[in-house]
Amino acid sequence: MNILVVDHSKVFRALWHKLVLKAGHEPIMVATGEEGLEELKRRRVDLVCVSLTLPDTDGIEFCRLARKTRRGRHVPLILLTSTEDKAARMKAFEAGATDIHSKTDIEELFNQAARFVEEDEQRISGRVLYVEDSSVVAHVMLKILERLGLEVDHYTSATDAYEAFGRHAYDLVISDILVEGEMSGMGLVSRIREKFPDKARVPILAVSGMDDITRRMELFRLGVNDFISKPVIEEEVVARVSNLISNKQLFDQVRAQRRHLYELAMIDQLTGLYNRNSLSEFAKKAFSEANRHDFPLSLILIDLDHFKEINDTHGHLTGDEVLASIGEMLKNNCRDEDFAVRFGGEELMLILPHCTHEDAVQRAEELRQAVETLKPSGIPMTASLGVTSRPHGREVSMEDLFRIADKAVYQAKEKGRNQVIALTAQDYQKQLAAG
Ligand code: GH3
Ligand code: MG
Repeated sequence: MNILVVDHSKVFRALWHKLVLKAGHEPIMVATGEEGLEELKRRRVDLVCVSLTLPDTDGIEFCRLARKTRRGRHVPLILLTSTEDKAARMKAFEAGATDIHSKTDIEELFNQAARFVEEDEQRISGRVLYVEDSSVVAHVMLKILERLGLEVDHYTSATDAYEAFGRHAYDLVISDILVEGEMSGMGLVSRIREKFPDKARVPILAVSGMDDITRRMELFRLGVNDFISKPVIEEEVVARVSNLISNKQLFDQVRAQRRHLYELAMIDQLTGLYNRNSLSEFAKKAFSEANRHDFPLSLILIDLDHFKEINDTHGHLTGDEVLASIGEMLKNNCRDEDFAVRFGGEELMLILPHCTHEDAVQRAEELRQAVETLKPSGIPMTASLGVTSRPHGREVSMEDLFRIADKAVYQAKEKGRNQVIALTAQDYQKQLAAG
């Protein structure tokens, strides 16, 4: 934390310098109001302590000017004075001072001032949906929430709040239980919990003037996470809101990490396609569904032609770039239900649920042309593709179809590469029988 002290006394500045350092903060010591304002414009300041008497101006005027600067608008401003003069104090608050302290006991003074920095450290970020129809209560609550650093969407109607909840991602819902209108606060809570199971981790803090245990239990049963009574006490609001939001954000972090780990385990980092590990999860499901409901399902195997030469001629790194471009092209050519896998080094596979044999052959031909025109890293590339499909009315495994598609790729290579060979299971059986 940067603490700015504006005081003409060298001794006072030296003492403060020591105290600020000892508390683990960064001291910025200046003697005049002008220098103080300069510092405020120049860098981030988390707390300002300014003397009432300054060589060039006075502390009250300093506060007034500081509040006009971008950085000084919200910073805690402590005015250091020995005056008990009530009128002077009023003037100081009007000019924007946060607090006024006497200069007599420096250590005590420092501790008081440091509390503002600590409070400032309690700032949290997040978006809150707030429902309250009493403007007096809302005024107090909004001040507390904004001081905490939260972005607040305030509604006086539960119906409007419910609609907003569906549209935005909130970190917390705070609702008065007895809002007037078509939907009550209770109704809002139960609708949110019923209709948005995917947002079940968004905490709800209920606020009510009626503080009986039966009602509280009812609220918890509806899905409220915490409860606060009116009139609200700032410390309690700060503590409960901070806890609820930090728990929710921690949960979000864990979930994002879990997704990231999952991607590391399932996605090939070079091409962005699924890797072999993912087959057991996705392919199995696609095959068992197709078998159970007799849906069409096709498989395309893609093997790049003479890929080894690319590595030999242009280097392994260029080879990697080529693979990455082909992977991206394949992803862009996939539909949502398709499943594109980097099966081996330069062997790629597409599993196409609900895709008939004819359609799969056409898709394969389109892909062959796309590879041919792509020229990744400026290098002409071609691929050999094998296509096969699940025969109507017969149960097959991924291994069955892979074997047939692999055979088709082999034949495409033999026939001169850069082509699509389609083999039905029947063709394959015939070829096997013929030896
Ligand atoms: P064909 O037309 O018969 O398929 O010839 P090919 O050279 O593509 O086939 P081959 O199987 O002989 O060689 C595949 C090459 O792919 C060998 C290997 O070095 C390269 N390869 C496999 N994985 C990677 C990779 O991740 N990066 C790079 N740069 N090369 C890879
Ligand atoms: Mg190859």
